[in-house]
Amino acid sequence: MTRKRSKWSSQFQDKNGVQLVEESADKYNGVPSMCLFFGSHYKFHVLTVLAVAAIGIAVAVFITNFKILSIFKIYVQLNHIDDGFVKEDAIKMSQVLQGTSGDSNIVQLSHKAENQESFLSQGGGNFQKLSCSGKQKGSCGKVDKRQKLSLQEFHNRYDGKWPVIVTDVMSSWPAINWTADFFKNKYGKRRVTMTTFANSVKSGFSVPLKIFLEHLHMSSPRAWTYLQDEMFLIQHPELREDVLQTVYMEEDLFKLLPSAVRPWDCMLLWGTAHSRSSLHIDPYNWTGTNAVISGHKLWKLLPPGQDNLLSVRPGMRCGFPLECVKYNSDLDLFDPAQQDRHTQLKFLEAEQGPGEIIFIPPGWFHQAYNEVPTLAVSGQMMNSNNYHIVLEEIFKGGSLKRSSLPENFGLMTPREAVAAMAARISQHVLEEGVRRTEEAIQQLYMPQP
Ligand SMILES: O=C(O)CCC(=O)C(=O)O
Repeated sequence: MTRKRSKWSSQFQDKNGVQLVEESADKYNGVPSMCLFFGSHYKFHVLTVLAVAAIGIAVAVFITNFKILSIFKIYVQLNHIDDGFVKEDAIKMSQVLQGTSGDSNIVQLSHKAENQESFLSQGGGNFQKLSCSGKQKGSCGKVDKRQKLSLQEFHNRYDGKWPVIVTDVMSSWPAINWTADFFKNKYGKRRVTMTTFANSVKSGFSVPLKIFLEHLHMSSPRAWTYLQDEMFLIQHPELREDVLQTVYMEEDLFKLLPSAVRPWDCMLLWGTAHSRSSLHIDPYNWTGTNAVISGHKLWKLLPPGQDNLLSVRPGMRCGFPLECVKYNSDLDLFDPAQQDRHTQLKFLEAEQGPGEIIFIPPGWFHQAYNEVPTLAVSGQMMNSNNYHIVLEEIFKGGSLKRSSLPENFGLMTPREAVAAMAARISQHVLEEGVRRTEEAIQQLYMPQP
């Protein structure tokens, strides 16, 4: 993921590098201030305020021609987001998002772990099967959908090598019964982080969940919103428990990392129709998981080795205390207007419905598109099949020196190797992890003085 708004890049930046905007303190005390008027007996004032607000909104909608999102943005801004900051933020983001093609800063990356090619060749001939290795461009097939997939076949054929959607492991998850009403009634006042896209500009916001849900069905191809919050479920263990383990994820070597630097592993993703992720590789090049609870996602997943076609900006960092390099492309594979920017790419496609979970191997750039309002949770895996790739990314991040490892490191089992690495993380990095987590929680969830 992104990772999205990451645990450690503070609440001001999401996994996709989007700046988040902080709202002022009095929002925390409950219902947004506009709503407080409704219980009041000052009916005349209420009507006046409502009339003025309605006229203001109507004029703004007319001017911007962004029917839905504009209402949303104005609503959010009325609720104390500092307008100046929003504008600055938008300008900064549009500079990042626009005009990057032909930029001499954009060069080919070499993010692949050395042994990834051999990994792929072990993948049961998947490349040959899909003729992805030939001259063919564009879509070279669909991601396999499997049920009753044995652990052995998962490990041999897919895990760490090739994407797969498993369709029969989520029916026992309590989360499959989650609804918008349930979240609105029980958690409506809790704040979430989300991205808006309008006028080709992405901006980040932190808003009460209720506000996001009230606008869930309002979007267009050029204006959408995407709740991407990796802290929310972790902060609500009773919800986190509704997301069960699958047999494929049982070996979890991330658990060997000290909690201060262990990535959060259950991100809430809730997008309006047309919302989408960036085109990216996940942090530490881990294996990503994404489980759809309701709605429908489309995916494009790129076999490794196409970085030179992806306009990936070099030098980007995840911003985690245990640093890593960030691989984000500025291409939007779901934007019809950008089609002639990626005619050379080869990719697999996938359609993912409720109750289906996708596994995305290391090294595969991927982008998801929510066709309709879609609720999902994402996570990650480090196991025997990819730990060496993840460790490689940790070393590349620079917070830990390879030379600090014992001589017999290469002979260690996966568990021993990850534990040896974890034991060498400096006190400073650990303290930084604790500090940033506390800061992020404080700023997102606690009332400000
Ligand atoms: O569902 C999505 O938006 C994609 C999320 C994703 O790619 C990720 O978490 O790495």
